[in-house]
Amino acid sequence: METAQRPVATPLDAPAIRRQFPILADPDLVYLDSAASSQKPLAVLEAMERYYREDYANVHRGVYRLAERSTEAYDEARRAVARFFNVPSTTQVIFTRNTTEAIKLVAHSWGSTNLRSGDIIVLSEMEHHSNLVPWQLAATRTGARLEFIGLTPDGQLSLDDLDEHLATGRVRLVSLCHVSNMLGTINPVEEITRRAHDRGALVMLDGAQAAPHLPVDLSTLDVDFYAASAHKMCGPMGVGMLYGRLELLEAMPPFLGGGDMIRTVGWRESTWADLPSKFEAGTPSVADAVGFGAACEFLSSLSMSAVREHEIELTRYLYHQLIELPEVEVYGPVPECRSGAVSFNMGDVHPHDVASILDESGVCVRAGHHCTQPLHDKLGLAASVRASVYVYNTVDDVDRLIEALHRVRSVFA
Ligand code: 7TS
Repeated sequence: METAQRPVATPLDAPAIRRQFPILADPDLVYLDSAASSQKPLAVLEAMERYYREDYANVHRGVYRLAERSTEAYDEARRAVARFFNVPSTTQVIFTRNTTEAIKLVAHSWGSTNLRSGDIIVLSEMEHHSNLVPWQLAATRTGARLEFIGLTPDGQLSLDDLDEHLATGRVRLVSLCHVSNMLGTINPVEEITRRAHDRGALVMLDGAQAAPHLPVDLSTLDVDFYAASAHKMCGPMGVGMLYGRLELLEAMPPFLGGGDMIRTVGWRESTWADLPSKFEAGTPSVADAVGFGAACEFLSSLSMSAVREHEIELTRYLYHQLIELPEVEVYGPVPECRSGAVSFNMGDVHPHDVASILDESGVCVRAGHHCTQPLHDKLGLAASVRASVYVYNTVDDVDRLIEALHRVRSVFA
């Protein structure tokens, strides 16, 4: 069996990066739950504090200089997010609360005007509940049907299933995770998009687990919609983004109605503001958007290619260390085609017990179904443990996890 050598160094100086995260100043903390949410660097915390201390006012309303500065901070945040994803126009970047809301926006707004009885929406068996439940609701509302791409034994999407669904000629949209939060699988989204577009179907990607970890270039990816959450990308909770193709966004009706999203309002009818405001009703979460922009700049300063390379090295080491433990079963593909979220079980020990014992050693992992209940059912699992690495994780963190897992073994021996 191939074993992974302990990496001497990775393409990122993770110990130096770790020092930029105040919460990680505690040397006993081994944070391996970034797939749930990442920690925040000083650059993000300071940008948000500076905004509240120096530039705070409501946006898009005042004619005084402070309100103009606040609006400029919001606009600059959108430009930073657009630069990060290489989106040609900021009108195509809608701020949402998170990935969940971005998917819901499309399922509701695009779905209500484009889905008819008998239409098919294709999802996969590895979707997070966020990319499942909104489509269930849309299907119930419109009479559309959900079909699923199954999995190969090594945790990849079965593209034959995709072709079979597309061959019906009734698929309007394929909505998939770019990277699975449970299996870690990185899906072949270029190939899937090509096949879907050839058959006239649109493609939406849930980028919650991809945007933080891989270079994502939306000017070449050719998808129709893309969603991400700032809080998994070193940014704050409470803000995310939806990218959409311009013609689609322009044709879609608003999602929420209220202030900021209108052009004119009468007693009985209204007209809508231009993009992106049409989809941003009410006072936005400006400080969070500013933090999102700062997080994008922070990640770009590390280089997303280096982030990916660092995670390949750490994940390979983590994966091989895990499979060498006799009772451990690891789910998902081999390290070369996966991200740094690695789910596993340890014999009969309940994942919550594993996580609690790891916590006694300062090791934070997630235990449960990770909002992928149907996937766990499919794999015959009630739950799993998940360790996930990010830019501040070091080879020592992996060693500390493995040491702590040995302790779990001795407790349950
Ligand atoms: N899609 C995927 C693939 C995710 O991993 C998550 C969050 C979401 C959507 C939803 O993101 P949100 O920001 O709208 O909540 N995933 C996880 C997780 O794996 N553990 O906690 C949250």
